[in-house]
Amino acid sequence: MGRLPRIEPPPRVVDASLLAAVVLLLATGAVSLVSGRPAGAWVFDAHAVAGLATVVLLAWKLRRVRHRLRPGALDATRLLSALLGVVAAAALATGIWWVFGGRLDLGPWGLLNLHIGLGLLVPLLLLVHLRQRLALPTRESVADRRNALRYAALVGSGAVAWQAQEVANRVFDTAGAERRFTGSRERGSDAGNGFPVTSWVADDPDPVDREAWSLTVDGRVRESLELSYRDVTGGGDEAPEDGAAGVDAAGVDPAERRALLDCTSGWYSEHDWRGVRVGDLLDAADPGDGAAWVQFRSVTGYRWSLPLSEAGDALLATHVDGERLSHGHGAPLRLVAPGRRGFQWVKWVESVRVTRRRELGEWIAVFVSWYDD
Ligand SMILES: Nc1nc2c(c(=O)[nH]1)N[C@H]1C(S)=C(S)[C@@H](COP(=O)(O)O)O[C@H]1N2
Ligand SMILES: [Mo]
Repeated sequence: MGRLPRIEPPPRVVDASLLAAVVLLLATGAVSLVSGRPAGAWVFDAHAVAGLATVVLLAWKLRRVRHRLRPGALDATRLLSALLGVVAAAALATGIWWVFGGRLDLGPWGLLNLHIGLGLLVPLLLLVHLRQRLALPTRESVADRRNALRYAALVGSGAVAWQAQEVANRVFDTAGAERRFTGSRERGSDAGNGFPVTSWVADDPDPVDREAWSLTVDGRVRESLELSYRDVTGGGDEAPEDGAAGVDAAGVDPAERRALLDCTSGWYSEHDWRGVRVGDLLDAADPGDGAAWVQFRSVTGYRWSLPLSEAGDALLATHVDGERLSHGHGAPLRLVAPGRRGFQWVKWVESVRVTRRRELGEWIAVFVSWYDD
């Protein structure tokens, strides 16, 4: 490979930039997983441009150090460095492959999850690598104007490449062309229950018995509620015949809204959902002083909170495109949280709790909840 003396910064500056790039990629990558509104689109763009700049930085670095990987010269430290190089390259490659419409079947996990997994491995390996061989750039090289220009060129080419990618995807009509700004691709919109069933890690409850099931609304409310499936459906669709109406007591009417579920594993699906407006439940329960959050809890312990002001606009759905929700999609009741990423759309909901503070344990429950019955 020929040298590009005018663009390639000094070795220590490249190394420090790689460190900065990993921090930036980790931060934007993490934030992107909870961003579902167009206003957050810049986070995805920043992640992509930083990733593309990192391709160049990593190529410089690998070219510089490759002579250290001679078979005779290997020790544990160098092997770890080599592993870091391979994992980092794989993280970048899977990201780019995804953008161009790549797929990979790994059971419930696909290519995007592989990218996330590799991306999370990089900072861990990097920490060990830095302990072994950290060398900070000198103050002069950081202040060097030529380095600033090199950076402008590097980030600028990343941005241009990111723009060009759209054109290329369109021209070659790849599966990457139908991505949303979140990177997700369309699956099974308007097809009733015919869209992917995704559960996180270990949430796999037995089907919930509608007749035995009930929904409680409690916490910081003046009027706790307990609703049967019949109450929640407004006494309509598939109601038992006994005529008793809890509906008026709860002030609940069926509501419908269109919303798009966007899973972090890389697909989205848009549907007409029917169920009960959380706002109607809250009006009936009458939140008390200090009420600020609404937590939705699954029979599995999986749970998530929305701010009170936003929760009113969410829906607890019993139906999708006119079909009763299937078990896999969270029957009898699942949260529909417009603008939120799929992992926040709690399935098999049995409790709505109004709280003052958000429970931080939800972040853990999302990863470790399981059905213990
Ligand atoms: N109780 C519970 N709710 C859950 C999950 C879960 O594992 N357990 N997975 C979430 C994730 S990651 C997504 S993307 C959506 C998927 O909904 P679907 O299976 O109906 O497509 O449900 C969310 N709700
Ligand atoms: Mo998801």
